Amino acid sequence: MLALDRYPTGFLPDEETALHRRFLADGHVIIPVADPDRLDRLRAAIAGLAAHHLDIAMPEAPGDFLDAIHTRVGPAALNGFKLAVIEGLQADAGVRRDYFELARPALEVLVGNELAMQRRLNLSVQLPGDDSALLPVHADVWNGDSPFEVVVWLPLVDCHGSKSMFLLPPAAQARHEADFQRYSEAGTDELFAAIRDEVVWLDVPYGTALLFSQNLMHGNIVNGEAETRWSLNCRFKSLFSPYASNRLGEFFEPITIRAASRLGMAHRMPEDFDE
Ligand SMILES: O=C(O)CCC(=O)C(=O)O
Ligand SMILES: [Fe+2]
Repeated sequence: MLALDRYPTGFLPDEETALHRRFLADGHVIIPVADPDRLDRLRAAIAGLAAHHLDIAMPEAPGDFLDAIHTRVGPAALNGFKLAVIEGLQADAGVRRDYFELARPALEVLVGNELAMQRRLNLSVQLPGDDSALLPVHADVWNGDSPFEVVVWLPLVDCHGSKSMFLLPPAAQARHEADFQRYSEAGTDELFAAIRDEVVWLDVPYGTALLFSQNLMHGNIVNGEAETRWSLNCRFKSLFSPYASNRLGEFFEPITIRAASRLGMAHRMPEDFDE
């Protein structure tokens, strides 16, 4: 293993170093999206798909409509509803491009400028008081994700407290990992109880994006706020960093390949070349 601590990062511009430091210290950053109009269009498209599925007119205030979706969709209908919205999104080839552009500057600083992106966006809709669609404490890296992946988590409404998600900061994670044997037999309830006092509930207002390391423990609990949570999430990684079970070409797709890499990948030594 390369002892990376020995390598200076001093060639990075100061403002990039500052973002790196924040990401490494906190395990996440929350940044304003790069193009607020694009975000508004994406949210309006999602509200439109939801309205279409419910057979009602396009709402005038998409944010309020999404916040109040629990007045129209109950837990029993939630899964079918979510599927209809995500299928509609997936059918629009421009949506992934939009998603990337919203976080591109931060991704290029934290991950790189030759990137692979998850092919499917994930949608999360958490109705107030509903315990049927929770994601209990986990780290994606435990289940087939590469430790080189970063999640871009995009709220479509203001998310805070239990309407948002929790993340265990790196220092606390390191302490719990050193003592992990204790949890090997434990269920997620016990694991959450052990970290509960140390997790951070991320305050992610509409108009911002959260980038976090899925190597850290995170998850959600029952939404105790009065409004519904809507968020999308999608993984990005440096194209040439190691993959785990989420493979390139299946789960991930290259989105920004540079000229030198194209030349390198296409290159073959001439057949009779010796020495
Ligand atoms: O949205 C959440 O509450 C959890 C998201 C999550 O687990 C992930 O994006 O890896
Ligand atoms: Fe996760």
